[in-house]
Amino acid sequence: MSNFSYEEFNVDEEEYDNENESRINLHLDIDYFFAQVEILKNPELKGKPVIVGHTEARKDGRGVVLTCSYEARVFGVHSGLAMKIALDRCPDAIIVKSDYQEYKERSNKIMNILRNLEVPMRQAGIDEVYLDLTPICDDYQQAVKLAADIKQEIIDEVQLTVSIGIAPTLKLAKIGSDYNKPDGVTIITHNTLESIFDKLALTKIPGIGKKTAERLKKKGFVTCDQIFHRSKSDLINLLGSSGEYFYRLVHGETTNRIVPRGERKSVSHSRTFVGDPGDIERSMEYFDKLFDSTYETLIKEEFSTKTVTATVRFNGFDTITRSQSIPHYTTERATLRSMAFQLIEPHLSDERGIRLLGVGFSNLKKRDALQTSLDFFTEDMPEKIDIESLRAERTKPEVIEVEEEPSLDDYF
Ligand code: DCP
Ligand code: CA
Ligand code: CA
Repeated sequence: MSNFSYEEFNVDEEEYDNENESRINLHLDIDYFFAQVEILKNPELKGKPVIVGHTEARKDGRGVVLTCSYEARVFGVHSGLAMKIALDRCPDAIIVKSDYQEYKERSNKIMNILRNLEVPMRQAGIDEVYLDLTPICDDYQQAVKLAADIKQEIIDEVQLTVSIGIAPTLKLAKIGSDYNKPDGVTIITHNTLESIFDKLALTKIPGIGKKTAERLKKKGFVTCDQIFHRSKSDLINLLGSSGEYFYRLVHGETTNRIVPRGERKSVSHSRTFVGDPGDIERSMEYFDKLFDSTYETLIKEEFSTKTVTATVRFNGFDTITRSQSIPHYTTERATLRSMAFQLIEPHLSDERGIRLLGVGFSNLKKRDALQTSLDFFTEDMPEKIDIESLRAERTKPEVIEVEEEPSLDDYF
């Protein structure tokens, strides 16, 4: 068993480099969540088309569907649909008012059950969560057994059904939990990818919304197998950098993982750009902000470091990672900042356009708190960076900064 304590869970994800490292990830999503809770509260609703939403909609025609039972989905009712349209499609629907406090309580209970597993965990919404089962499962058979136990415990304690996906990447695990809803468990391995994606609608890929689906359709892509069976270079030619993203996703090559704090070997922050930051000056500004936030994490988590890493990913997904080390551990901001800038500067004027920038510190050592506050007082002024010498003619109009999980709708 692992020995992470409750407080040590981190909710971040980090990209890891070793693509051969095999992991077992689980994604759990509660079935028709708000509606399932309402049916539990009032068993007479069982088997009927139930909509959670604005109860006066029949009179005033206002509001949207928060969610609905599967009986209502048969009529084409779904989350986000205008109540007015929902009632046209399903006139006999029973409308129930939402009760967030009850949903939050049940959600918390489920999350607490999962925390007891003591594995890296990231909650991704009120009704869904990722777990990295690698520390407690040697193989998929064990993971499936564990999934069954989890489902049973949730039924016993909270009386709700959930669906679970188990897969080598977080993205595939999420596709898995949606694959066989409600009350399903789906295992996706590299060997079963082909059959999983066979005829699966592209909209089942997290991040592909209506807009992206339409654009993909214009290029002839409607189902996941059409992506799965194309070469990476074909997809890049047809779809640009999102082509490579899709390729990596459906082949289980995405490398995000959940990082438990206790296991931290590095501190890093990165930003993805949809559209190029434009000129070097702006790229440097973004890089500077990233440096600040990474440095802040280093100090907050009471580390000192010997190694600075800078990352830049270009359009087309080519990534350059450069590191520099010094012989002694330090927290000196000016030193670390100038190391980071020395590493990144030569790459900021690349013609390909920037997709991602990152700053990291590794070779970490825990230090005492007193030292930190001293470092803050003795900190030098930041060095001036010679932007002129790096400036290129390139200018691109807009940049959208994406926190995490960019909607692919923005890619086109
Ligand atoms: N929700 C909402 N508004 C939306 C979408 C969802 O208020 N536009 C709420 C109601 C859902 C809950 O979030 O019950 C979880 O959303 P999901 O997308 O996971 O949908 P459900 O759990 O309702 O259904 P499924 O069985 O498909 O997971
Ligand atoms: Ca759900
Ligand atoms: Ca969900």
